[in-house]
Amino acid sequence: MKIERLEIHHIVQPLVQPFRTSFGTESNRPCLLVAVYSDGLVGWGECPTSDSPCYSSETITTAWHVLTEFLAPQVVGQTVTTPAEMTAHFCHVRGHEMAKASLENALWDLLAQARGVPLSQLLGGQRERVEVGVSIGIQPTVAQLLARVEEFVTQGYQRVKLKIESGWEIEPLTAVRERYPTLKLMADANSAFTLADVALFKELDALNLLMIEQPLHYDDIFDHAKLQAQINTPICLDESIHSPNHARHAIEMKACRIINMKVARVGGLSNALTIHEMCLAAGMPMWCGGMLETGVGRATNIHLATLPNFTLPGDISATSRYYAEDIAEPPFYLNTADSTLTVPTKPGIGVEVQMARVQKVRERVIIIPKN
Ligand code: OSB
Ligand code: MG
Repeated sequence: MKIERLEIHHIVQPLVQPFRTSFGTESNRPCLLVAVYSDGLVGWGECPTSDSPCYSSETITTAWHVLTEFLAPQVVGQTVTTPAEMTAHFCHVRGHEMAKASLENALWDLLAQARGVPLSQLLGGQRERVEVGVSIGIQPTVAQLLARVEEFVTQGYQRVKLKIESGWEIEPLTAVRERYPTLKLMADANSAFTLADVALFKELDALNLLMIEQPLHYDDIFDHAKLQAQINTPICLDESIHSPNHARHAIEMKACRIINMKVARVGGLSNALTIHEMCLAAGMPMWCGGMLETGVGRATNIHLATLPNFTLPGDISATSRYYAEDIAEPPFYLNTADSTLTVPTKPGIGVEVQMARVQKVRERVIIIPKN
């Protein structure tokens, strides 16, 4: 397929609730949407980064820079027939995984549409529904947290992840565990702790958590191995894994027992598939993480989560949990009986981007080539 044209849309959508983590609060969520045009088809991919380099070193501005100056010019005018051919065009750019992922994932969508199959099928996935949970930000009080948890459990979410930070760990987690003794409950620290906090993690062992996500430094693997050896709760790595090589190191060092797979964080679907195979072979379960994506990124995530080694519920909640009106249709609804989302069956990612809505929330757009 000849890549005729690319568009990069920078949009900002208000979140239905502000989202607070150990690195800050977000009320308006930006992202870049990449559209790739070929033969009357258009493929979409999302770059789900933020305005500030706090979760990862990439920002909207760096992703815009790398996409427009380095990645897009490599791809426009090229003919690609396989995913490997796509990634070959930008393997010389180091880092900038989220920028790369947005373009690569748009090309995967295009390829799946050209073959007339849903993306899940092109990736080798098998499920028709994927199990999901909800990620709850840090709340002002434990009472407010319990109210939020109740709201989501009532909606049908069967797995709840609580964001934690220093001073907001034992008390909120214990309160939720006491109220919901059998709920699938887990914590995400977003790197808020150090090895000096081992005693705290030993205390958390009593709460029967599914896992604790990214307790230590964002670029660490070694210290996580030391922590995992001292606690019973499985550690799950998020921020530390940016490549198949990192995943291999984590497996070999026993730095975690679970991996959070975010396709944007590892540079796109090709790397996601490589890590998936590696984890399957090593007996390391995984789940699909989220980055407060629009319907575009959420659809990509859902297709990826149909692969066999995604054996734990993902951070892929219903559209209404994030946005009052999203830029893609149809919205995703929670199947309340089994805490799942239904995998789209149309070719590609299977959602339609609503251009009128994109224009309403758009900050800027670039079309490559200009004419
Ligand atoms: O650490 O998993 C994280 C959102 C933005 C940045 C980092 C993270 C998150 C979440 C939200 O936990 C998951 C979601 O999209 O529902
Ligand atoms: Mg996380």
